[in-house]
Amino acid sequence: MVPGELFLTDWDRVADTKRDFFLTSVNKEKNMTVQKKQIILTTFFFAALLFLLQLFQVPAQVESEGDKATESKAIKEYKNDKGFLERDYGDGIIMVYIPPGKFTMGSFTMGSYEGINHEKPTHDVYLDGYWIGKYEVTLAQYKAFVSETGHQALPSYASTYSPGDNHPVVGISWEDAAAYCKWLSGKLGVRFNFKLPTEAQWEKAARGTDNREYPWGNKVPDKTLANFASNVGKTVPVGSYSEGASPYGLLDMAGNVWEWCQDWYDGKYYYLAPSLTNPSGPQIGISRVMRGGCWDSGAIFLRCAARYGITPSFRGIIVGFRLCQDNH
Ligand SMILES: [Ca+2]
Repeated sequence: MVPGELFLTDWDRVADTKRDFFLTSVNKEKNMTVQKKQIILTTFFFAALLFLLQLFQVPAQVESEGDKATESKAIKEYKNDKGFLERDYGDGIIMVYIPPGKFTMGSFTMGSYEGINHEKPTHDVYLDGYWIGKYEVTLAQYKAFVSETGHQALPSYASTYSPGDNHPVVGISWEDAAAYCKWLSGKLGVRFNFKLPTEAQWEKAARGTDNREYPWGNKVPDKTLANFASNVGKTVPVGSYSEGASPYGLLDMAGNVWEWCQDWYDGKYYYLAPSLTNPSGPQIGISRVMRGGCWDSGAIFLRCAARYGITPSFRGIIVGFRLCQDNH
């Protein structure tokens, strides 16, 4: 070892240490730069992903609206063949979600029945989202209510015109129908009580938003579309006319049995039009609205806009009902 070698060697070590430190610093800088880039890229990736997810969530707004009313007792929830949410509560009780929005209520073509233009004027009505029965309430469903509560039994003639459990119940008054709704709400423990549809809820569910004349469109009724004009001579099992479905997939909105609505009937109500948002009918009255015509009705009563008023205590062979729930 020559003198100074140690010095040179130490100096080199010092230099190496500085160089290593420098290189380490440079590498750290490089690593930090790479990490920053990775963070920025990752952030961009998730931001883009969130944006795309939001885009795909837009069509599901109807579903989200319906989900506000999550029902612990709803056995199944799915979309029907028309693309609308349905909830199956079992025992044939199926509710269809009608999305919020406007529709035009009233008749474009008729309105002079019995000298009263009670289907005019047409007027735009806004309704919040709601649920309405896919089928008319059946004999079996109503008999369960009578059996459990001791409510007044059906008149004997009812079985002649609705001879099977899956036929719509007849021989019930408006009060009977309202009592059934109250009982069923408690039995199923639903978040939003069952009730009769308002006249506006019934009409929108029947015709949708395209001003059609009948639930299936503008084609004149025939035997393949509805049970009417005594073609059968009595009721038929609910849901027998799939071709006659409404835009939301409801069945027998036209024909089979007339259906009690919540509202009092007033032939001048459309002229007064006190509310164009969630109208609930007159405050008082002597008749309740019924809609849709029945197995014995002429085609004129099967129109979505056709209205009729009858005393709420009436029991007969032509009137039944369907369930409804507000979604709030
Ligand atoms: Ca009906």
